[in-house]
Amino acid sequence: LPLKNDPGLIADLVLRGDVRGIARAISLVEDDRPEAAAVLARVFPASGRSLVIGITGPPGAGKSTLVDRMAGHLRRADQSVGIIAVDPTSPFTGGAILGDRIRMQSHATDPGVFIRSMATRGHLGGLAAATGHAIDILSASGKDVVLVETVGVGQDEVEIVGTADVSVVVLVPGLGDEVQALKAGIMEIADVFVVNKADREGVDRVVAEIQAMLSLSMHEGHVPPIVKTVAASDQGVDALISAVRDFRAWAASSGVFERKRREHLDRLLSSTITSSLLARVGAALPAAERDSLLDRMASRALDPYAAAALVLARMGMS
Ligand SMILES: Nc1nc2c(ncn2[C@@H]2O[C@H](COP(=O)(O)OP(=O)(O)O)[C@@H](O)[C@H]2O)c(=O)[nH]1
Ligand SMILES: [Mg+2]
Repeated sequence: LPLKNDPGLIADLVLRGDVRGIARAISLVEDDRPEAAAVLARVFPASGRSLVIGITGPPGAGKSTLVDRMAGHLRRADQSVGIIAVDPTSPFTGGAILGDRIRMQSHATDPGVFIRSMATRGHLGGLAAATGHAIDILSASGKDVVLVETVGVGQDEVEIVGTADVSVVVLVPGLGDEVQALKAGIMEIADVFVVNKADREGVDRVVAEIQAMLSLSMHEGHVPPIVKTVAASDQGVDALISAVRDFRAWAASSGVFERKRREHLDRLLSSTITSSLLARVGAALPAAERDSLLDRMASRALDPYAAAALVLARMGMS
């Protein structure tokens, strides 16, 4: 295959919106391949133009179904769509491949929709950085909107949501204590709330809980709207997209959009530095030497700071 890992060729294909090129480029960043840097260098100037929407919430809330519906609505409005699914709760490291594929099947043959699950393990610079690069690749490929589905469970996921321009938090009736549990992490970052499965009992109770919580919090002049949806039967999805667009417009006029993007770049810079350094250390430090350092740490003869200093000194970075 001539495409192989030729960064120039892959980047050109990405910029032309070629599906194979996009897939290969994302694989490179996913696998932390050295060629990823060259691809990013070529495509980055063309990125940053998509509306990036993060969709997060507990497993089973209907996020994939909702993303599928949103993609449908956006396509009917002639918008091209990139979808990234990050689901570490899936038994497959590649996200909820099976479930997501089935639920997003309606777009399988549409060249205006690119769907990708991110592997959730083995990222030196963190999953958030890899996902950030994937978003940039999709944006550079010309997608008008990038939808990023994450499970709202861990720090990684909270960080990923932070890479979106608009964060949508999906809740469902009958969660009970989970609203409470989610509060600590993702509730504060919600720009728009969705109460999905509005066909079920208890919708109004969830709405009331969110409202009660919002009354206690500060949201920088913007009170996140609460949209009820039934993703399964495509209800409320237009209202959701309108709410997202309204937030985007408000964020642009208030300066929040610029600030969010800058914070995102700041985190991306930090995580990219971290991953570059770790990769270099990994390459420069022979396994045997690393083992002997770990042995000395295990016997408490060497503390972590001292061990790190030894490694950095060995690399001429002390
Ligand atoms: N009753 C009902 N079920 C839904 C709705 N939306 C999604 N589901 C179902 O909920 C289950 C989980 O959906 P999925 O999209 O995979 O959730 P995810 O884990 O958040 O991505 C699936 O069986 C869906 O068909 C809804 O609005 N109402
Ligand atoms: Mg899902």
